[in-house]
Amino acid sequence: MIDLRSDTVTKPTPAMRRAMASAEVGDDVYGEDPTVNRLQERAAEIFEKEAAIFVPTGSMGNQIAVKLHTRPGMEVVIEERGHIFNFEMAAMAAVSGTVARPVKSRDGSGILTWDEIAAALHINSAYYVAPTGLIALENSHNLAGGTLLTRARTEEICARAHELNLPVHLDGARIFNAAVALNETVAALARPVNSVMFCLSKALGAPVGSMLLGSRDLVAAARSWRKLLGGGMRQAGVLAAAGLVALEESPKLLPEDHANARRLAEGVAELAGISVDPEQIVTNIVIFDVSGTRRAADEICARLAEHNVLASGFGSSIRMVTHYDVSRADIETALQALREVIGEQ
Ligand code: TLP
Repeated sequence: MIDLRSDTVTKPTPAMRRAMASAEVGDDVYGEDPTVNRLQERAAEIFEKEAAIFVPTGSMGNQIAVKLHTRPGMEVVIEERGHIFNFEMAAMAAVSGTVARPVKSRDGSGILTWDEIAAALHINSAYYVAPTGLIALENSHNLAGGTLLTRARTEEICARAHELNLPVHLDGARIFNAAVALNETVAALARPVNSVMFCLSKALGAPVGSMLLGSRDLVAAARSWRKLLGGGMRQAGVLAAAGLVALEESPKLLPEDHANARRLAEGVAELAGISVDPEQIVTNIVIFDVSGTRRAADEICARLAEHNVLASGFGSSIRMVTHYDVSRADIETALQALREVIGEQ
């Protein structure tokens, strides 16, 4: 199987498995797991933030951040395809009592300008209008096709938000992909935000886990909310050990995933009825619209599966994500399968 559904499907590398097998562990609810502590310290060092906390999932990291930055009855301004809004089970309502104020990016990139954000804010509005509590950004932007928020745009949004005393959270599930594509450090991309979440279990390839980073106070409060949500793990060093390997070893592999995604998009762009601009594919996510084929995305995915290629259908689009378990040869095989499936009516 060539599994392009997501970069979450990667299997741990031999180095990760060795590290997991020999991990020194303790009870992390007591703060006594040395490997978890090491991972937290290392992540904080790489991101140049005061502190970090290991959480089971990216969703939990994001939702703890929403909880900590807001009060019930507030709005969270977010791009309309943002993961926090669309794929986290309405947790911002269930956990934090907040609602999303989704904003469309006029150029379709999923990357908002300050003016687009500003138009959606409620600051010192009439007493009967729900106030804005948080701006949530995403880099890279998953559902917009792995698009990028530059350092300059992040700085501008944060500077303007902070003038209004508004916090900014960054969903950086794939921030290492963004950093590679922008030739920036993750620290630079996350410097002005109040909190950032990144995933060890996406492009970096660890089996489980994400990190939430911010000030010492924010992370201390996050510890309580992680426990409340059922995310207080015990000998989690077994997982953190793989995370440490992912953090050190995986970022350098990402350029290859990006090149494979670009090649995939070039091949896909040649197919009749499919529209994608390969120039827009700058990280490891390729999303293409198949409505011109007059076939449903899910049906095409089902036929691809019969050719041993897995992809995800999202409405009238298909998403394919590259990662370290997919080689350049696999990309060519997947393209051949797609040619056959699209060619048959
Ligand atoms: N994304 C998953 C699916 O939920 C769509 C994927 O396969 O891409 N932020 C972003 C930007 C994400 O893409 C994801 C996962 C998360 C947060 C949530 O992470 P987990 O799955 O660990 O809760």
